[in-house]
Amino acid sequence: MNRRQAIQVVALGLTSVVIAPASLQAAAEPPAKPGAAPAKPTGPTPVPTGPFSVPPLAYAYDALEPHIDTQTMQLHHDKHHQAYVNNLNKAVQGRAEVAGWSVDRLLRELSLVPEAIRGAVRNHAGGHHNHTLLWESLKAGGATLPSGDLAKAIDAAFGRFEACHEQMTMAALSVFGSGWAWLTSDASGKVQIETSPNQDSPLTAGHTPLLGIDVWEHAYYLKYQNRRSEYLEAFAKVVDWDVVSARYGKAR
Ligand code: MN3
Repeated sequence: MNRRQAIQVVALGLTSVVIAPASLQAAAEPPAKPGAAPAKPTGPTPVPTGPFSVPPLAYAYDALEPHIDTQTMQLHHDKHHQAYVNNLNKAVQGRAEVAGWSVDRLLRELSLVPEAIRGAVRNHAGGHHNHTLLWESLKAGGATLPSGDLAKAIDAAFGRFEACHEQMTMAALSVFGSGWAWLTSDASGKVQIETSPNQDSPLTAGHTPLLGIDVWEHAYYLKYQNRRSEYLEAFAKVVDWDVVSARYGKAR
C-alpha cells in the first residue's frame, strides 16, 4: 500500500464512522435468543436503601447566594450528605441490635452500638445528623439575633451576643483538618462553644447541638478556596437565629 492508498483507507474509515446510521449500528447486534436471560442492566449502581434518607432542602440551591454558592449547595446536599446517608444505611443493614433506632439515638447511645459498626455509625450518622441540622439552620434574610431563652442563656454565658459570635468564629478557625464548630447546650441549659473533629456529634457527649458550622473544605472551597474566615463571615449572614432559638427552647 502506497501513501496515497493509505490516506484513502483512513479517510474512508473515518467517513464510515461518522455517517453510519443508528439503525445500521443497532442491526449489527445479534438478535436476542428466545428464552435467553435478559441483558444485565447498565447504568448507575443502585443507591443502597434503608431507614435513613436525605431530607429535601426547604429552599432553592441558589437561595443563599452570594454567601453560599449554588454549586456548593448542590454538591454538599446531593452528593456529600447523600453519601453519609447511603453509608449509614449500609452500616445498619441487617443489624437487629439497632433496628428502629433514630439517628439521634444512634449518636446519643453510640457506646451501645455494636462495635463492628460503631466507627461507621459515628461517622455517617454524625454526617447525616450534622448536615440535616445545618440545612435547617440557614435561610436568606432570617433572624439575625437569638431571641427568648436562648438570648438570655447567651448573655449569661458570654455577656453579649457579639462575644458569642466572636468565640464561635475563633473556634471555627481553630479546627485543624475537617470538623465542626458548635454552639451547644448542656443538660442544665448552659450554652457553650465547642469543636468536633470529622463528623463527631455533640450528642455523643450528651450535649445538644444548637448551631453547627461545617468547616470541612467541601463546605466552602469552591467559592472561598483557602479563605475560611471569609466563608465564616458569609455563613453568619445566612444563619436563621429564629430556628436556633427554637431549637434551644425545644431542648429545655
Ligand atoms: Mn459537610
